[in-house]
Amino acid sequence: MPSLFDPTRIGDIALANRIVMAPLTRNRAAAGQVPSPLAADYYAQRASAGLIISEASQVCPEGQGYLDTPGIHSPEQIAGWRRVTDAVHARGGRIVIQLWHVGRISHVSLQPGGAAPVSSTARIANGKTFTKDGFVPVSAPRALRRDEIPGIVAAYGRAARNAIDAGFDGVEVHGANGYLIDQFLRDSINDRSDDYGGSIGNRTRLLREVMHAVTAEIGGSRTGLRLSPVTPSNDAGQDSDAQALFNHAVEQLAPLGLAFLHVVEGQTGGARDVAHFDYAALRTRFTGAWMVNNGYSRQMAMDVVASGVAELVAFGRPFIGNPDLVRRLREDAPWNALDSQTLYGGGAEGYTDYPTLDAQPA
Ligand code: 8OZ
Repeated sequence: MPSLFDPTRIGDIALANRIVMAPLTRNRAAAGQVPSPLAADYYAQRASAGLIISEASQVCPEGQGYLDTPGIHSPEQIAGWRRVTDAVHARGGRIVIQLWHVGRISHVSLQPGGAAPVSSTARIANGKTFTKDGFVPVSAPRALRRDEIPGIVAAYGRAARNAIDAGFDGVEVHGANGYLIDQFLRDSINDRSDDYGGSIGNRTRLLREVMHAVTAEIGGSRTGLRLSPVTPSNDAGQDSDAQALFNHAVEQLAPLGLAFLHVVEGQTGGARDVAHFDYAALRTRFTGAWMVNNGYSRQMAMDVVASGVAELVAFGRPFIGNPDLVRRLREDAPWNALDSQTLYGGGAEGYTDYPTLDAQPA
């Protein structure tokens, strides 16, 4: 039986174990949305994960929706990420970057020239974002013109190339949690009347084009995708037929030979049973490695890998407080609680100062 602690290979990437650090937004980028030197320490501390997926990183300035999130579109950002990937690789780890465009989950104060954020729709989300003035309601978006969409797709392709230049082992495209790609996928948001709206074939067009652009740059064997079929995060609502939508979304990507599909089961960071969804049906449509996420305990993670239901298990919040989570899982050692006051923004406190087992009194 396969074990959570066994090495494996996903696409071109060799992993020491099947434990993945999920992408976690921490809002600590420096000026110019450049990852800070502290980020190199933070990720290096967690390099015993089989794979690290970086915090979501905007592919272009318009893709930013929260204060101090890093980008992967400028030379300075590439250089900043190079410090991170070198530090992780020096500790024997593997790291991919999560490529992100927030779409309408943004605020004019974070947009170039104070412009409206862009989306599939002009309807505003009922939600908040984090700006220099704290938590504020998101701004009203502008529906993308059809002739602007190729530019968005191209930004993902360039970002993927930048990621390889920055030393990443690959990328994960963020298709989850009610951000831009999800804003096109779901009919609870997408109200377009052009060929990017309406039918499932049309609503999955942006995802298809993005995945083609990314894999054309760096290859399918270094590319993964994160989906969250039923999460209501960021006012995403529920698609009228999430099963048919996501079955099709995954089926159409088969020719790309993606390395992994990362599926958030249920409500991201919340209830696993928020809505019915047949994840096994999705899995039959995918040939790469299957990565599951959302509230996994040690036992659940060991079971899901041993049973062959998944190849990889991603842990998010447990990795914040436990840089040595892999060892704690292996030894069945207790987990540190995380400090919710230091999740978003700030410096080393609550970021690089969580103790390992060795540094902790027994
Ligand atoms: C928490 C805060 C801000 C952004 C996601 C990138 O939900 C995020 C995110 C999470 O995918």
